[in-house]
Amino acid sequence: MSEADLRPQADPQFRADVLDGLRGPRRAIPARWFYDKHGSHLFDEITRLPEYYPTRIETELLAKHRDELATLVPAGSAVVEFGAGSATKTPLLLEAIDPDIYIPVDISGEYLRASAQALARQFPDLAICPIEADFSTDMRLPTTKPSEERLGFFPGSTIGNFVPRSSVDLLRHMRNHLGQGARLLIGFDRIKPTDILLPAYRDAAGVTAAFNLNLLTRINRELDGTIPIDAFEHHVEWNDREARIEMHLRCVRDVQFRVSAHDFEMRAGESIHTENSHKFDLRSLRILLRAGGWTPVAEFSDAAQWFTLVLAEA
Ligand code: AVI
Repeated sequence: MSEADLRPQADPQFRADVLDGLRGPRRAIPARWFYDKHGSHLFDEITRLPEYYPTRIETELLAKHRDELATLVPAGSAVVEFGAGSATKTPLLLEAIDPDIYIPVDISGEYLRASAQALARQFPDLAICPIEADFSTDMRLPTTKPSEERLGFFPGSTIGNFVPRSSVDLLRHMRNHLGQGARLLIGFDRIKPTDILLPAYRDAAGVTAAFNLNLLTRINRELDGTIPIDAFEHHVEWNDREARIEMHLRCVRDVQFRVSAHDFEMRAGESIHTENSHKFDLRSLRILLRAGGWTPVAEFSDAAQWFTLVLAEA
């Protein structure tokens, strides 16, 4: 039996997205494939970087407005978090609103289980029901008591990682799954000067570069790839027309490689687009929420207007 026979089956959607995405001329791979176990850990490290302000500000907003949140969301509700809960943000929300059940939904199973276990130790009386799924495509939520109010929690401005058409679809999808009358607490990173935005994605310690390049390591490992990682560099730019930060993996020399028995060639200077991170102003985020079927009922922003948490109702 060869080593390849012993390797776990690659996710067919991952293979399809990578093979399609590498066929030029505009190469792009969806950002959700960043989050294997190592990628999820690197993202955790990103959230603690001095340059990466969103997590810090959103956590401060949750702490500052906990009493108000407690009055707006009834105790004993069901909280569905889209993405595995962060060790700092999720406990703040759970303490503020005191739910009966917490349902984290995340694509990275191992990471999801580890964060669910950590929360179970902190909240021994809370029912925790992790669901391993890509919340943007499939979401089978457990049935909760009919009396239970549902709160979706979508922090971190992860909504910004979707292009507008997909973010509207996603918000509608969440609304359909959470049901009429549900609430959504959602974070939005605001438009701000590029001397703040760019370093947040091009940090001095190189953690975001490692996060971006880890996608190539994952392709090599899971899809039998031969991509020379050292031929690529982390590239970040602000796309003003689309109001978004873009991450790319740019080729520094001509390369040829194979992925799942397919041959590819890239020239120096060509790149693979790996992530969009849209930023919002107050009007654009309100319009987006309404287009997705949600009515904003409360907004919480920091004094500098760098980040906004919105509570919306279906
Ligand atoms: C998960 N998401 C909101 C992050 C962002 O800021 O767009 C992902 C990230 N990519 C690089 N740094 C952080």
